[in-house]
Amino acid sequence: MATAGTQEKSVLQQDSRRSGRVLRVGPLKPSLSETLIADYDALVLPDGDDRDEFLTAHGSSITAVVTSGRTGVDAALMDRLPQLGAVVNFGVGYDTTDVEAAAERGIAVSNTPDVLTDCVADLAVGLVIDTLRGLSSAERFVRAGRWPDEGNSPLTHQVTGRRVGIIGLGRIGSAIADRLNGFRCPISYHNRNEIDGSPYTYAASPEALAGSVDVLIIAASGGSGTAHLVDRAVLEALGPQGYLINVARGSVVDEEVLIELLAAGKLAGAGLDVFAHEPNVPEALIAMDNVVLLPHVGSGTVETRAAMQALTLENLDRFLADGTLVTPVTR
Ligand code: 8YV
Repeated sequence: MATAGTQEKSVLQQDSRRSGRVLRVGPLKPSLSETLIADYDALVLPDGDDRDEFLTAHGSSITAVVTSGRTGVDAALMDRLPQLGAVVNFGVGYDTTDVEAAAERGIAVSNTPDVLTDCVADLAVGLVIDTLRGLSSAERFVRAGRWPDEGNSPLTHQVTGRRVGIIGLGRIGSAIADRLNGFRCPISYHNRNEIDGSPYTYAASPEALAGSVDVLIIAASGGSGTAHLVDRAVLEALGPQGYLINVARGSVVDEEVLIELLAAGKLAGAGLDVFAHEPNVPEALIAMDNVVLLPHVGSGTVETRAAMQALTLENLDRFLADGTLVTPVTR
């Protein structure tokens, strides 16, 4: 049972959290940004030269940051926000926030899991079909008026029954596997550890996985732990008949090697929703017809983005009310 003293302390803590300010860091969905400013009186971190002056003036009043995977909060910014208690992240991926620095400073971090799983998995399957069947390429062929002159567009490759390997059989990876069961694709996966009771075949390394499949799908989290996990050895193991699909983070793949192998015909094709240096997509990829390129739209539906916004605000409300989070990240 709480003593009068601890009750008093927790009320004081809650009051100081409520009296603190919310800070928006980086661009956010317009309706989320408007809500933060209108309903939470949020401040907006400037981008330019006035950032330092802004932080000197307001840094010590900030108790919660709302950001996205696009921007995040690094240790240097945390140091300028000494009262910061929570980083509320719009998006399931939080690789742009330094979670270790946050933990050291007692700052909690939340993300938006589950609500985007279906849309990201749908998009991954869309990329598999587009990349193997050449939908975007065939569409370009029709629009360019080439059909009457050139006749049939080139033959493509079957999706049904293709051997699929998934790197990262978490929420999104599992939802992709569920969908591909409908295409009778034998599924194998690589995670740091084998999943007890999984119906899918475990591969002990990304290279072993790539060597045993036709399509390699990346659904792992980003961050330093997975940087260039898909490297030259993995891509070479996937081989000239193999396709790479990435709906996770560009950092997971060695993009330069990917380009080199695609250009040399040592990979059959790629479907990419994410890139190493977004929003910049290498010209070499843009020039390739066997590559499907999307501007990081995995979760980009009206329904899912609304659900992500709602969960972001639930986390913020919970933090402002009692200092806890609804969906804290676990390191
Ligand atoms: C978002 C994403 O577009 O959730 C993620 O990790 O990559 C996407 O759903 C992104 O976080 C918003 O910036």
